[in-house]
Amino acid sequence: MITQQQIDAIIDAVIAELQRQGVGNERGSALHAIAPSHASELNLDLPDITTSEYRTRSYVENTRKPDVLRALMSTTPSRIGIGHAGPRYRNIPQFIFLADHAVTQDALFKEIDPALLQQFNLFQVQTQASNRQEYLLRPDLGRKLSDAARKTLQEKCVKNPDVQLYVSDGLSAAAIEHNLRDIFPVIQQGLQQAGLKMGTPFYVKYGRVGLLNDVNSIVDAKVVVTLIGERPGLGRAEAASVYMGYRPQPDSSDADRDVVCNIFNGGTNPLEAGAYVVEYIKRMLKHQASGIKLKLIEQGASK
Ligand code: B12
Repeated sequence: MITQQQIDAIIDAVIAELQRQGVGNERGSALHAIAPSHASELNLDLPDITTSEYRTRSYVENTRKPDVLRALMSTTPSRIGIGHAGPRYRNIPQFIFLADHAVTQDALFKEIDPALLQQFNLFQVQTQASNRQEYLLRPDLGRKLSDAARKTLQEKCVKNPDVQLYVSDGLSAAAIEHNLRDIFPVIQQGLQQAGLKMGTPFYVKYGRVGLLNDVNSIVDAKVVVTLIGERPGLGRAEAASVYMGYRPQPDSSDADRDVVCNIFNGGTNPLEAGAYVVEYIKRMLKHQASGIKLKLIEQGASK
């Protein structure tokens, strides 16, 4: 086993080497985090490579048409112009990738803030997934309510509403924290103004989209709607979706559902998304259909 003395010797050697290369002193304090006892010897502050300055920079060497590359890069957040060092990524693009991946993982494993659920009077139930790891490995369990959840919904929820709305962490609780305050009141008010009977809203931990079916086996709503966290993109954890279906049945599939996706400030604005969801619900109720069936009916009607 490696001893503290050996670790200290390694750190001293690294510091000496960095100082020999002139890296030290003029920079700040990142070393505090890893080796506080040595931090006074080397003031090392690495730049924050997640800022837009580093993200928008080209890492391609000897670019033949730098203006063209810059123009291309400005059209997309995709990772282009990141260059390469032999067969590998260059250091900074690689570090940005790792930092973004860390944001993604944090989002996947984050739990919702209970104060937020309280603010919106959302009681919590859980699917058959018993922890996050199982939820990720077994999507089927996220489509079924636990026995306790079924009992709670049976006891607490209004039955046969026009619209049953519930919230679920899905793949990003951060997305719910980011959007719930904006979108939830818009949907609720829009449905009230339309004179529709609302079900009792609640929160489901470890939910998948297909849970709409199981929820409706208890509440028997005309339309079931879930606000759910989307699979986080690299570095982007705040996007939610609203998936909805007309009278979901045990065998309903995604073809029977509709989605308003990419909801966050910077994507589909949550306030607008809320209004759009209400319009969708009205169309579903009018045509008594959703998903592909709704599209076909509406296309037929417009001919
Ligand atoms: C992952 C994903 C898929 C995966 C789903 C597999 C899986 N088990 O996760 C695959 C590759 C199969 C897929 C396929 C399709 N997808 Co897709 N998908 C996504 C993605 C990247 C993330 C979705 C997510 O996080 N959902 C939340 C989690 C918690 O849900 P889940 O229960 O784990 O998984 C379910 C949903 O993802 C759902 N789903 C996925 N895509 C779609 C699309 C529609 C219209 C519906 C109703 C449901 C649905 O299917 C899964 C199983 O039930 C989104 C991008 C985004 N920004 O959201 C696009 C996205 C939702 N998909 C989209 C589309 C168009 C499709 C397809 C119709 C593409 C095609 N032409 O074939 C198909 C149809 C899907 C279907 N299930 O019938 C669009 C929807 C656009 C819109 N407003 O209608 C999105 C927004 C991508 C985009 N920007 O274009 N998709």
